[in-house]
Parts: sequence; structure tokens; C-alpha cells
Amino acid sequence: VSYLTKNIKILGSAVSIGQPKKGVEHTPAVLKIEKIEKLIDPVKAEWVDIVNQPQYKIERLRQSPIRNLLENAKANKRIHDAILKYADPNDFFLNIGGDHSIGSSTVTALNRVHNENLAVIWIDAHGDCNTPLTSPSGNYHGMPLAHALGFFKEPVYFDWGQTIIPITSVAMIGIRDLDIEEKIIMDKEGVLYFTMNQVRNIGMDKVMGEIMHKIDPYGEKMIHVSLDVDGFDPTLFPGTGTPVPGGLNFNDYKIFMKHIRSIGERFVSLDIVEVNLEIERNITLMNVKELLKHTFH
Ligand code: 6HN
Ligand code: MN
Ligand code: MN
Ligand code: MN
Repeated sequence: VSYLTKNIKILGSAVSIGQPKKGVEHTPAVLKIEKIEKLIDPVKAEWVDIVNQPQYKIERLRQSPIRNLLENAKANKRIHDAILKYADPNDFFLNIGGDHSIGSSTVTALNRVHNENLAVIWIDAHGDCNTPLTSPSGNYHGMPLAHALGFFKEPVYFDWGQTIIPITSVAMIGIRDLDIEEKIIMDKEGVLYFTMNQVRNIGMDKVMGEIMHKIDPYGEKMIHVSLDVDGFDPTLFPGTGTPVPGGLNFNDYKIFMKHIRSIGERFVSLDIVEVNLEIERNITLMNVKELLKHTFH
């Protein structure tokens, strides 16, 4: 059975607080105006809600290791609660960001929805594995995977459940910009990641073969994809806050989706994040639609 037979629930997360550039919080509203649900499936896809972030002003001087710590915690709690409210394990759940700071609450909430049986594929140029103490920027969007994997040593008062994703259930693709200490953590903890060089050397087909074998050896996990559009090449998604040259293309994505399609109804959810249409609109919006076509058709 295909995931395409399911009802598709779309949640917007109007969040830009995980990083300093404005604009990314408007993406859910724009995609709603563009009626992406019709493109996904005219009958079975619908928006359930758009979660807004709390009032804030970006901390220029960091007061804590995470900029705007309390506001980030609040935004993430809202998203976590919205997913628990709207997500049904029989539906497909699509999260539209927002910056990638929402990733810690989407994966932990969806892990709960699916009885702690979620495996995660994180597509990104970055590692998103900084902890508050290693982060060079203090921007929480560089930390959500570390948080969800339980790498934070210090308490940070995020209210969402604290269900931790086991490290054996996570793999990353597209990596080409790791901070020095972040890489040390990832290697020490044993995060499975494939760099862009590896994708070019062995090909996406082999990469996905290895990933599925490692994160889902018995073919029984529910699969969530957290897709940061900066994993793609910035010529395809110029509208993003932290672009890095040399990323994935749509041919890679087609091969990726071939593997995802083969897991059928166990593909349960997707985040699309870091789309900033105020940085660039035409090409980026066109390719968001292209991405949705490749994913849902
Ligand atoms: N993203 N590693 C950098 C940082 O500030 O921690 C960049 C993070 C980018 C995060 O694109 O989701
Ligand atoms: Mn604006
Ligand atoms: Mn990211
Ligand atoms: Mn990124």
C-alpha cells in the first residue's frame, strides 16, 4: 500500500526565531495562498492549522547559550502540542516551516504519535547537531537534531515530552558544512551521515540502500523525512537563509524518492523547512512545487 492513499494533514509553523533572518516565518501563509494542497492532492490534502511564534526581538547579545531561549522553547511547545492534537497515525503529516528549529519538536512529537517507532532521514547541508555549548552562532536552528537525540548535557527547559530519538534510527544526507566541534560530537556519538562528496562518489542509490539497511533493518519502522531545502543546491533553492554550494539536485531526489516509495505506507511524515521567499521568490517557489510533485505523485 502506498502512502499516497492516505489523508494528508498540513501544519504550518510560522517560525523564524531559530535564526536571525526574517521572512521564513511567512512561508506557510504564502504556500496556503498558492494552494499547495491542491497540487498535493485535490481531495485528500488539507491544512489543519498554522502555528505562530511568540513575540520576540532577536537577541543581539546572547543572554543564554541559545538566542531567544524562552521564545524558542515556547514556539516548539506550540508545534509539539499541535502535532499531538492533529496527527493521526493513519494519516500522512506534512510540516511546513519555518526555520529548522521546529525539527526537534516535529520529530519528537511524531515519534510519540507512532509509538516511539519513528526513524528519521535528515536532508541538510548542515549537521544541526550543535549543542548550546558548541554552537558558534547561538541560533537554535543549528541544534534541533542534537536536542532530539539527547546530546544536550545542560538542561534547557524545553517542554516537549523529552522523548529522545535513538541514534540508530537517524541518518543524514547532503552534509557539506559542519562546525568543528559539531563534527566531533557527531563522530563521537556515531551519527550516520552521508556528505555530498559521498553522494557524488557512491551515488544516491547506494546511499539510500545503506541508510534503510541501518535505520530500519527489519522493515518495520515508520519513516519521517526532515528536509532542509539547503540540502539542495542553492541554484535550485536560492531562497534560504544559510545556502552552501554543491548540493543535491532533482535527479538525486528522484532516486531518494524511489527508495522512500518502496517503504509504502510506512512513510508517515515530512518537514519542509528553511524556505525563505523574501530572500528569493521565483525559482524557490517554483522548485518547492517541483519538490511536492516529486514527493506526492
Ligand atoms: N540550518 N552550523 C551553523 C550554526 O549556526 O549552528 C548553521 C546552522 C544552519 C541550520 O540550516 O537548519
Ligand atoms: Mn516579513
Ligand atoms: Mn537544517
Ligand atoms: Mn541547513
